[in-house]
Amino acid sequence: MIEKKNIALEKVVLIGVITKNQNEDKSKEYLDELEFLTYTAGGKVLKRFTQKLEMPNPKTFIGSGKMNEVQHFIEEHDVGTAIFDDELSPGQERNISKILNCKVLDRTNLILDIFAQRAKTSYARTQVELAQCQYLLPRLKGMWTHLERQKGGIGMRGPGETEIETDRRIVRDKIALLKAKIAKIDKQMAVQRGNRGKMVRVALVGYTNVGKSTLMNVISKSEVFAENKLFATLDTTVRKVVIKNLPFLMSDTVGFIRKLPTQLIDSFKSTLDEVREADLLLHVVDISHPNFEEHIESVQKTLGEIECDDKPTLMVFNKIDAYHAEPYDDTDLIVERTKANYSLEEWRKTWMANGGRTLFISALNKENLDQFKKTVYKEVRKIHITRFPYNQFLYPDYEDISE
Ligand SMILES: Nc1nc2c(ncn2[C@@H]2O[C@H](COP(=O)(O)OP(=O)(O)OP(=O)(O)O)[C@@H](O)[C@H]2O)c(=O)[nH]1
Ligand SMILES: [Mg+2]
Repeated sequence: MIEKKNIALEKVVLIGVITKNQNEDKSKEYLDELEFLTYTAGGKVLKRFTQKLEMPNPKTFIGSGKMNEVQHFIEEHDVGTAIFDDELSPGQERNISKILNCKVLDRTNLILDIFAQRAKTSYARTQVELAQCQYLLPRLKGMWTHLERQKGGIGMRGPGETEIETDRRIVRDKIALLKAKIAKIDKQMAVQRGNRGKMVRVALVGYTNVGKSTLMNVISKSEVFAENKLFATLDTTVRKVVIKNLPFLMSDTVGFIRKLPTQLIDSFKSTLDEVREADLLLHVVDISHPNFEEHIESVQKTLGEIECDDKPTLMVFNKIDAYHAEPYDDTDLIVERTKANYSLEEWRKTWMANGGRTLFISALNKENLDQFKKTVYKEVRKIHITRFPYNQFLYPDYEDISE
């Protein structure tokens, strides 16, 4: 008999700061995202704390008054975890958890945790474990300096040091082991990729939760796991897709996010090989997200880090069904019209025009999919006929082919 477990959500508070280069609106957006991440990790946010700061406090990140407030709330409501939007130094993390007397996480930690929860295949698990060890290693070092300062340098070569040194050695050995394991799987995967021959390869890339897997499903009629949580996909799925007789390979992979921990980018490099070896990228964007322009920037930055920023790319603006411009009052002479008031038509005329290399679709409602297919067909055909020149006649213009 299967017992149905009632999993209670962990109680969480979020802590963010408002700074010179992060105004109140930005801070709110970031905390919204952090709340979504928390929910994905299995937590429930009871309260958000923000503080205006010139500079973070080197010891406790936020000031002592605010910290008191947080501590009281945590005590009163029996909160188990405090999550900071910004990266904490190992020292800060330690100091804060002493004061708050609960688990203290930062954004990196939280993302690593979600990846750990979501990793299903042994390959994904190995990659996440590597990222976790790499995150842990400098933190063990931090623990050592902390002890050193506390007890002084001389005469400190006792159990404290040995213990941490042993821990570090264990972690380092583990890292070497995981790297070897990944290298072995990589070899197998490279062989697999090699076997795919000269087929044109198209990769879906984009911020997390924009609808990459949903689009993959409608185009390839496959069933890739898609859901309204962050990082639904951690592995790369490759499917053969045929548009009007023209075959090519399409891959769906892990989504990107602002401040994707570098440890993760490093260890997921091999998962991202599919992107690196693609002939054409489809950069999927959730246009209904108020922050979508910043998402595009983050994705481009990550693409740069894996040396893919100069690949031929089509921009695919998804979720047009959910796009709503904020209403604008024409008679209001004080409030200026902003991008938030743009209609989709207006957006289309901005930088998005992009010489026609832009698509507006709804993967969910299957809107504009014909145009999507037509554009992808044209782009793929361009590449395909350079590889298979002898069957150029097989692929006439999209319009000239009947279903
Ligand atoms: N309204 C609307 N929702 C959509 C559309 N396409 C996808 N979604 C929803 O967006 C959510 C995320 O979709 P996924 O396909 O899992 O997104 P993803 O980009 O693969 O996400 P990760 O794998 O987590 O990076 C799901 O709840 C989808 O149903 C769309 O065109 N319109
Ligand atoms: Mg996905």
